[in-house]
Amino acid sequence: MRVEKITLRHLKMPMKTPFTTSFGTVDEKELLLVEARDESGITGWGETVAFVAPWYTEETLKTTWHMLQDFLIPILLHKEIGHPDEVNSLFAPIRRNCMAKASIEGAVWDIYAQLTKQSLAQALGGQKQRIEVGVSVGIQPSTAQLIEVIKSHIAKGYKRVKIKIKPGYDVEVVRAIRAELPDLPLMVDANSAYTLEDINILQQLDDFRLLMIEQPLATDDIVDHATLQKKLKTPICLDESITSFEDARRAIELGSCGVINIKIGRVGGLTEAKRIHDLCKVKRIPVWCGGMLEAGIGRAHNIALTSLSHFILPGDTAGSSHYWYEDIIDPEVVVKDGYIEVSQSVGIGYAPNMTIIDKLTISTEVYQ
Ligand code: OSB
Ligand code: MG
Repeated sequence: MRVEKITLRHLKMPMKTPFTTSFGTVDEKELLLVEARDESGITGWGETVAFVAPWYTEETLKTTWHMLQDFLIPILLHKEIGHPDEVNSLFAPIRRNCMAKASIEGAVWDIYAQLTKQSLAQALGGQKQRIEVGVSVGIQPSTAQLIEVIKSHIAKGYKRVKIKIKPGYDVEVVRAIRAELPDLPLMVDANSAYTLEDINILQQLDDFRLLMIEQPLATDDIVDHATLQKKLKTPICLDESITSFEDARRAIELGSCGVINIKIGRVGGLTEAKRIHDLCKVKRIPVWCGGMLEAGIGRAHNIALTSLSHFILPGDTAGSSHYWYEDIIDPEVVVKDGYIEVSQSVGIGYAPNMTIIDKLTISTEVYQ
């Protein structure tokens, strides 16, 4: 296949439920949609997951646009490609910028799945017919409100709940949830808000039968996490610290975590995500698919990836209606009893809804 034309659209989507972490609130999601067309007219779709500000990792919406326009699109356009794995190698000379790479690599995977008349899940080697999902709850104004929100999600069928924590909003919040919901499959995500000096707080969290503690320490750390893991019974799950297969290999070797959250954007694409999945399967490290408040295209890619056999823990892929008044795909992603059916249609399995996409687009650029 050869990509002959790429259209980038900048979308702004109002969020039904604003999302607050230790770093701030997202109430409007901005993203780039990558539409890639091959020589036979097949179009594949990808989505950038970087936020407007670099609080999660260093990438932003603008840096992803810059990398796509000035480096990645020129590398990819008009190149003959046999398999999407080759995109990973083509982009290897460009350091990091994983979210920019993943958005365009995802579009190539979508084209490849259509050319070979498979669903994206099948093209990746996924076998699950349905995937189990949980929900991630942002920081709430009060513990009472947090517990109400959690109960509303349980009522919708979500089987696992993750809450965000930060210093001053941690042990007592978890204690209050446990008092009311003793058996809820519960985990916490700190987005790097602690250091080893806070070990007392983190050790107190060990008493609440949490499924895991996600990314307690620095975004780029695996050494302190290894020290911490030795002092905790609860598995540490690494998110921000794992940006590649090599990061995962080193973290597992050091004993820095018991679980890995795989995000396609954070690791530079589906090929790298699959490599990390395969490594963790061999090393018996459970994995799950993280979320980045994706719109429908990114959500569809997450579902396809999660169909791989070693995604044995529920991911953060909520249904479309959790975040969006109207999603950009048709049909929308639906969660029933905590499960999403994996689409068997060719490609990503959901059609881009051009009426809604056009309505939300604030600028467009074409490269050919
Ligand atoms: O750390 O997993 C995270 C959202 C934005 C940035 C980082 C994270 C999250 C979430 C929500 O936890 C995941 C989602 O619902 O998409
Ligand atoms: Mg996280």
